[in-house]
Amino acid sequence: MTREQRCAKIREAVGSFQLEGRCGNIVPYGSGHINDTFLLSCRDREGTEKRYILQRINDEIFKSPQNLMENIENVTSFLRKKILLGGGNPERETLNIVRTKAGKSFYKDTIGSFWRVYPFIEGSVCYDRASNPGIFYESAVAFGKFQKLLSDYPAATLHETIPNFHNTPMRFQNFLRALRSDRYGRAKQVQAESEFYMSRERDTRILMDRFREGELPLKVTHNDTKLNNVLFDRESGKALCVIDLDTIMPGFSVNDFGDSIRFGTNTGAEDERDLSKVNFDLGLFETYLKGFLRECGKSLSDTELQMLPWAAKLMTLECGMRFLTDFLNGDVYFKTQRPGQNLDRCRTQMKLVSDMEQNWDAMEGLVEKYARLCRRRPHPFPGKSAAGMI
Ligand code: ADP
Ligand code: GN1
Ligand code: MG
Repeated sequence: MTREQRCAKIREAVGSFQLEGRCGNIVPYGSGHINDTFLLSCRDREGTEKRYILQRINDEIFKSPQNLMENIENVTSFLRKKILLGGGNPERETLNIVRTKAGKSFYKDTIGSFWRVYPFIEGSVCYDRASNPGIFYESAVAFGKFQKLLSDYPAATLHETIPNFHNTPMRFQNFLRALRSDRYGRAKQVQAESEFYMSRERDTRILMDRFREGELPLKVTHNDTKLNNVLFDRESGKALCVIDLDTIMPGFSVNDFGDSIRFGTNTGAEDERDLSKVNFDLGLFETYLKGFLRECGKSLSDTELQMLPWAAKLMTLECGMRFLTDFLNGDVYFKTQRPGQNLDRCRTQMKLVSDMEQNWDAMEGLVEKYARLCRRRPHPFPGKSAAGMI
């Protein structure tokens, strides 16, 4: 498609929504890897500006945008009621759907692309990196609270927008398949990376095994808890709103913890090429743990608490395998801005996994300490002395 054709599609989509005022500027926005996101600026007759987020939903990845939008519609109206009951402001503390002129939550354009619009949450800021621990703590509180708010949401009514999204053993099989088919002749470049993952195959099964044994419950979870999926209030610095609700599905509570740790405890960027800048920051692990357990620690079982370090490692292992798989498959899933970016991303995740392995006792020690503090119950690591681990 040419640039002009793309612009025409964007204009067609914009024209189909109930927006306030005339739409002027439209610019690409944010650093998400999946959807096409734009910032729209509109002006009414008095010249007042109203901004929106317009997104083209990636329907290669989300096979049923209708189901996805049904989830978001239901979850955001559920959250809205809870926020009102708690005396909060639902215009800023949850996403809100802008309807099309036909009253729908999304628009399907003439070539079959799916579009949606949210009001831009003004006075908010979004971070790709925690420049101070306070930001990371706030994100932990936000994701912990999010889980708490949705704890009585009817999980069975949610569509699974990406089946097996955090099924790590299945992600491992996908990686093996990509390696064996080697469609782009890249396998020879990734021998060390492949060995790294193959030697950890047993680890990939830890959480799914607990689930099969009935020890890990399914809960309503976000499943993509990167720091840049939370908006912060520009003035107070407090976390304001959890966004990117495409992957809300029944999942493991601990994975929401783990994915935040994967992204936010990295001292470098997710695609950093200089691995000396990429380290797992144990201090930030502790910071997040405190905030997350403060909000939802009481609702976690002993097994869930025990699995928190594992979830951190497995989410990092899984994400690295997904980057590597995509590199082998020709970079078709995650957006890339340069050749080799998915391989760079994979390498940062490997570095973080290795760092976590080296800090394992300390991670378990911290979980044990804060689990005890938040629940005032015996520690969840049977057979280990808490004092010896901290
Ligand atoms: P992706 O799935 O591609 O990651 P997101 O839904 O996370 O897309 O949106 C991309 C970015 O757009 C976010 O990281 C955030 O900066 C910004 N954003 C999304 N929704 C809003 C909103 N309602 N108000 C302000 N900024 C938003
Ligand atoms: C994607 O959409 P975004 O950029 O927030 C991906 C996550 C990965 C993440 C890695 C639907 O998240 O699973 O962990 O990239 N989302 C989907 O940065 O695959
Ligand atoms: Mg996002």
